Amino acid sequence: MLALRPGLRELVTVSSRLSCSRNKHTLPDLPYDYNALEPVISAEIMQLHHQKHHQAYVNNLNIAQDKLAEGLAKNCAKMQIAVLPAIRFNGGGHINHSIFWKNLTPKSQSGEPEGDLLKAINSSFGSVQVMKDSVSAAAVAVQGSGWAWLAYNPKSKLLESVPCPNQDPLEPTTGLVPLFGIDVWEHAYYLQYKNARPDYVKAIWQIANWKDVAQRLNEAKSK
Ligand code: MN3
Repeated sequence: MLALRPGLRELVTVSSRLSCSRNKHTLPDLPYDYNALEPVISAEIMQLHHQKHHQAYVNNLNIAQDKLAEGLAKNCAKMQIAVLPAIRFNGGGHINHSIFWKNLTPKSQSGEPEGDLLKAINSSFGSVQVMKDSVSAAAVAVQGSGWAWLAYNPKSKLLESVPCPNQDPLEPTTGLVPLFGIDVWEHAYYLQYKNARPDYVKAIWQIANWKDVAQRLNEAKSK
């Protein structure tokens, strides 16, 4: 029995690494070119935001999950606990940006909310403009870095505007389902808008992908 233990331990470690490497997170492609959201968001911002910032969350999430797998294989609570903040931060960054890219679309294709989405916005906020003002106010008021979301509340069946700090992913931390997010980390706007976060927040509605938002609402309601 004793002689088998090191071998078994090696097997557990190797297999957990293998299953981890099979499931490495990768940077998703953007559904449009880097310059497609101009003039609202410049190609320079989009390229840095996607290739550098989002890529870093993906890389650091993979590293953190490898460490977690090692901690699990060794049944070491200290190792597991030590890596949880990195999983929350980088996992949240990966989840949030993967939604954000799809939430946006070239200005010519943005359109307006319609159908069930429009009904939900009207019954929750009164009008599309009040909803935009509410989410914008939440985005402008975020202290430091974070996000503001238009979200679906599965309990009340209503839409809400809600701020979220750092890279916290909305659904796992609050139970609210993210529909449309505004990234108010300075890396999302500073090269173009400098300190004028309200101008960036006001402009981003011109490139909202309402088809994507409507699809997310349908999925959230059918869960
Ligand atoms: Mn960002």
